[in-house]
Amino acid sequence: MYMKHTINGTVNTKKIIVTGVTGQDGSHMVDYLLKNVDCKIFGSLRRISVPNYKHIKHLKNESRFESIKLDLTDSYSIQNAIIKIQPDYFINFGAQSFVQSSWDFPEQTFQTDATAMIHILEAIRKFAPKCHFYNAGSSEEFGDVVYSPQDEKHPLRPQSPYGAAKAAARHLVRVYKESYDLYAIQGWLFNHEGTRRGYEFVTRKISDSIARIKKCIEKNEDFKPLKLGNLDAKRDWTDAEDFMDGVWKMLNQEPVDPQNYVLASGEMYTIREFLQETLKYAGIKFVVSGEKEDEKYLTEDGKTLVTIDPSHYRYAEVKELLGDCSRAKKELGWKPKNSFIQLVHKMYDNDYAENS
Ligand code: NDP
Ligand code: GDR
Repeated sequence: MYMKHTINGTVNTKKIIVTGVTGQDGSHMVDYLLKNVDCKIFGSLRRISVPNYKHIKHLKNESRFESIKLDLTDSYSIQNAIIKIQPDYFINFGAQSFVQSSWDFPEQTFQTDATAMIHILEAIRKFAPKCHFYNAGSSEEFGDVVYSPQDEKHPLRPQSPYGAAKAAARHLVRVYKESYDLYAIQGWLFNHEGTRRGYEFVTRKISDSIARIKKCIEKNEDFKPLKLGNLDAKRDWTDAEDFMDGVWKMLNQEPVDPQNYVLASGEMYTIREFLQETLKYAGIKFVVSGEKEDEKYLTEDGKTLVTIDPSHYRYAEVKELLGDCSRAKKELGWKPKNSFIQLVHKMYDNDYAENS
């Protein structure tokens, strides 16, 4: 149950704007806040043709959650929300978050992930200067890494328009914090996954496709192989739900010279390892043949499970990312709860249940 915050005996319900609530992190953050904080949440939605409210439909009757209209590419909608709500916190999980698409939509990515910081921070400094602001930073800002594991001092060497936009956002957040004495931070988040992960990201693509293939095998039906890109890339994956507490702790640092922290698992695996662990857990016996673009996964009776599709290769690949979250552990008292294996199994179990 959540705690009532009181100041001199008066209940102090926090007003919190959360963007990106239809996505993975925004929706987990709403659930975390409702459980742990005395608050009223204003979750932002933008206009799209077909609503995608899967991750927030359980909030339909939640009186402490209200949806607001806000598009990060529309400065008026941001300003109007901040003037009207006078938020105590603004948690920005809204973004064009798919690295691959940032080469297709570089300008839209920059507007959403970088320019929007100016709109938010200008509105905060003018109309709600006490508001605590968090922007979701990314390990993609480190990009072409020069040492491992990466900590808060690692240089920013982004490799994609997405990474460059997040790095630009980082500088803007720092400049506004220092110029106007705002509580404005951008902690680095390494990859985090789970049952609300978008289907285009590699972990969800694997868990969902292998669950679908498993069902076909059980029913003795034909199936389409899963097509993947670079299996050699290495990532540091955490359960997304584990990050919410870390972000909230970052937003409530005392004394108030807020710092940016790295949140990560501290373990690194290849995409191949994620794939093979999923296949093993699904109980699908496989044979591997070929190398590089010819690498293939087959069932014991010769049906193709997985192939390589070079169209998923990136113009510039971030080869490896491994986070050092020792500062967050020491100073925030935060650490991840679930292991890599638990995460793989949880995602597969969920997708096996969802695939009919
Ligand atoms: P998702 O892609 O799951 O969610 C993104 C959210 O942003 C969606 O709710 C989407 O709304 C919203 N959004 C997109 N464009 C706009 C816009 N113009 N105005 C308002 N809202 C918009 O991302 P995640 O939850 O995974 O990530 C959350 C944040 O954390 C992002 O900033 C991401 O870059 C960052 N991050 C994520 C990591 C991860 O591993 N998940 C790691 C590091 C950083 P709609 O449904 O309408 O499209
Ligand atoms: P990433 O996540 O780019 O790390 O960004 P993604 O899951 O898209 O890619 C991870 C790695 O897997 C390789 N890969 C494939 N990726 C996808 N999407 N599809 C494939 O078929 C495939 N095959 C191999 C990629 O090349 C890459 O190396 C995520 C996002 O959540 C960002 O918003 C966030 O900032 C970073 O994590 C940290």
